[in-house]
Amino acid sequence: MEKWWKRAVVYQVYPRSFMDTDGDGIGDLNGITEKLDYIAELGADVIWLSPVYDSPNDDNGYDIRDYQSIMTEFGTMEDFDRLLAEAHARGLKLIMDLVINHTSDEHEWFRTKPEYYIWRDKPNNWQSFFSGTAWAYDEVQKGYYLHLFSKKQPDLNWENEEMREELYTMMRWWLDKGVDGFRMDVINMISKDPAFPEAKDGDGNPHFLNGPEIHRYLREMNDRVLSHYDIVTVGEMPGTSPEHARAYTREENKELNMIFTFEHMELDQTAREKWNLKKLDLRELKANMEKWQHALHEEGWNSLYWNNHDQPRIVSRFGNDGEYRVESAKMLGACLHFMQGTPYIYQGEELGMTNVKFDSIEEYEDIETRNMYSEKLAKGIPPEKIMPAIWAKGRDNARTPMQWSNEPNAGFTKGTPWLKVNPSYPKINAACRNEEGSIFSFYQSLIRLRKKLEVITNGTFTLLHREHPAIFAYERETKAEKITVCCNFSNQHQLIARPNGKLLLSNYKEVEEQPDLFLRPYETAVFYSG
Ligand code: TEU
Repeated sequence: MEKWWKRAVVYQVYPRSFMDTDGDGIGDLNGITEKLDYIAELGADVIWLSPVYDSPNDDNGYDIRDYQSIMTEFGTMEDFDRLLAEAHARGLKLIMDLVINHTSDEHEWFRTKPEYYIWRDKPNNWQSFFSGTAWAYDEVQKGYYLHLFSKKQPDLNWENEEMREELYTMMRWWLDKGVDGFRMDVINMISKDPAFPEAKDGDGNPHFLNGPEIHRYLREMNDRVLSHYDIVTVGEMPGTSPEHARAYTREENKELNMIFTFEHMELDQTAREKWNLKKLDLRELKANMEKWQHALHEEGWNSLYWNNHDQPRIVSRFGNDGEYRVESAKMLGACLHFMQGTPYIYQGEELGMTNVKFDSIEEYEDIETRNMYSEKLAKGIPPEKIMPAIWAKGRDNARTPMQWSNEPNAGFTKGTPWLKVNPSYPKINAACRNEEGSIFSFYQSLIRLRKKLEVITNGTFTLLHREHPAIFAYERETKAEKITVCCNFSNQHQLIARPNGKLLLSNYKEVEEQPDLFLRPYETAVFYSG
């Protein structure tokens, strides 16, 4: 029987920025409950909640102090239970973000169970993802602990069996409550090379990405916990190839259902550093997507995403957030949603929300951004050279408050928002979602079509016009149906041969019946025969 999550669409909520109901400027659980009808109206099936656990918020909840209580700013466990019940009442499933590569240094284990963490007498040269060394000295233990992220996010020691058991017990507790699965944060980093060798250029990645025991741990977790529930699991896995992904997601392997790859998110940077900007070459994007579509066809499963809380807004990134914002947002949606896999929509994507450009670093909250800024400043790089990278790639681009209406603060809060609202809100907001030709209604169509046409879930994938620098086109096919998706990634007109079939979807009003297909700026045209 087909797994339910193969035909599902997931909507990601970043609670801090979604909806504030108590006026403290920070989104909360009651705000999400209030907006469930909005998510249901869009047509999504599953909500992925970024972390809502008790946390000192060094990394906005990705530093967990207590896995079994709710962050005070977000509400109470009763609020959570109500959110879950109300979601279920609307036929929406809810999955939790599970951050178990590390905890907060304020988690009680850090003091009571130091053996649950990774200690060394001397640091090696591995660098943290949030700048600087990945080791911090602790006065109490008189040793260095590993933190791949901030120094308030010590890495857990997965070699410790008792620690793993405690995590499994905690996971069962949430699943028994009725949550429908987990998105697992950097789950391919849990197994480190026990030798902790010096790394080339300080890049420890080869020594902890997809490490020696990773498959053993995931199979154990599956056997002990996951396999006992009808849930969905998605592992966030930087630095993972399609071959790895097959091993993680092939059904017989009994590990996870799907993973998030990062390859397509690294095509507009040079080298390892995301801040070194490079213009996207569409041919590279096409080749990359094609590789993943083929590698996991009938052997594992893809997740499909353009956005999340760590990435800049796609319409500003691969689209055009000026003149062609509406057209390009729809085109990007179509390009992604007709591929094979489970699509993820990040809050505001369905409105075509854009990147933000704050003048000064003081207005940014994200730890990754702030640390990078200080590091570069200390190296003598002037602010005006650093800010453009933040505008293009900074994580706060995704984290500005959700734009609900043209009321003050975009209707997100009656107080002062924790992060400034994007000044675009009078024009871009959810209150306009039912206007004719809205991006929201286009996303509704994408989701409806996925439910209706089996070929979107199961068809083969064939890339067309491989060498074309501006057109991304592909076919999906089963014995009974065929879809051809044509997307123009440029602001110029492009001419290609008209595919067979009748027009199923377009992002322009008038479409001409000509022997050739004349694609206008950022136009998408999808053809169907069956
Ligand atoms: O992100 C993992 C991760 O690899 C990111 O640090 C990524 O490299 C960066 O955000 C790209 O800009 C996950 C979470 O999604 C992120 O929000 C957390 O900060 C991080 O793990 C630590 O938990």
